[in-house]
Amino acid sequence: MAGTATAYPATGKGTNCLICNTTNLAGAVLCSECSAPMALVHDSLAQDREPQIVSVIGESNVGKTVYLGFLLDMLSQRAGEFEAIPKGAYSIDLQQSVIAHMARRSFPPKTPMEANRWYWAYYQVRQPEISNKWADLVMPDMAGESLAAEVASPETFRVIRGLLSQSAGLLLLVDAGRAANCAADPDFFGLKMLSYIDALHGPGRDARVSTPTAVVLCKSDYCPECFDNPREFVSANMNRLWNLCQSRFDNVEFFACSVVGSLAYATSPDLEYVIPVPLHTALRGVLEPFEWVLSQL
Ligand SMILES: Nc1nc2c(ncn2[C@@H]2O[C@H](COP(=O)(O)OP(=O)(O)OP(=O)(O)O)[C@@H](O)[C@H]2O)c(=O)[nH]1
Ligand SMILES: [Mg+2]
Ligand SMILES: [Zn+2]
Repeated sequence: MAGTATAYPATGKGTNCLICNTTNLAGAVLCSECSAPMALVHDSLAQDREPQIVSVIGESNVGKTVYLGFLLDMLSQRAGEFEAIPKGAYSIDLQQSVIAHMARRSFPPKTPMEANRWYWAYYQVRQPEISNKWADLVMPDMAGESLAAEVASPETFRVIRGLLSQSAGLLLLVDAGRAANCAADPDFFGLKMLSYIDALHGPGRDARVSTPTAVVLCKSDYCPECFDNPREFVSANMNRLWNLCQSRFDNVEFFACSVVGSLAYATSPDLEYVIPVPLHTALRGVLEPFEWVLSQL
């Protein structure tokens, strides 16, 4: 977690934040302006390579934390012939939390809105089979409600604006289960998110957004037909989002993903709602969108 990032000894010189460029006192753990961990800066200086930000975005409850946790864990287990090295112990906290929860047959908790409580991962990644070039990736686990607040009222969350304007790659997660049930909100949220990103790249500009953007249909276990043709699913069930992708985004690809094999539902006399219980993990389509984004960087 950001709050557990290493404190660095004061050297008398300030350090510029990687995300918002504010100068912070040497020794600061979090940026005073945007709450990004200052360890990112120190780790990237040690690396001597420009880090690239890959952002996982989407509305609250879409599955960002679960997705990112499993993705990082797959990378560190060398899935897809990836070699991945976490830079700093703080980079491991998210995957550890997700794996620990799922092992206890529960989903991880909702991400808090406050940026100083988010998990950040800084990973060095390469696929030696394809290229020996390393990519240094910064991947924060943002809260859906904070993203919604920033999109509704830009500049509310400077850290989000900083992250999205600098992102080299985007993974937009959308809830396929709800879209398949004719809910319009996943379509509207995706539309808002991408129009925010379009505007960030320069309002009124004619050029289209070139940032590689993977649209990931989460919870596709609810509608397995997504795996056959995610592109067709988005064009049929999330037509507003599809149209914006076609007219403003130059480099978009569509994917389906699911992390659970089977779910049970539980409640208790003192609860007014039902909780989904993941009976077993079955990862499908987690690596593919990431692999595609990486190949486009
Ligand atoms: N069926 C199914 N449910 C899933 C899957 N992934 C996530 N979920 C459900 O979605 C819920 C939310 O997942 P999170 O990863 O916490 O969602 P989030 O996008 O991080 O939400 P915020 O932290 O509020 O932004 C989980 O508690 C599960 O109930 C999946 O692959 N299949
Ligand atoms: Mg979350
Ligand atoms: Zn900052």
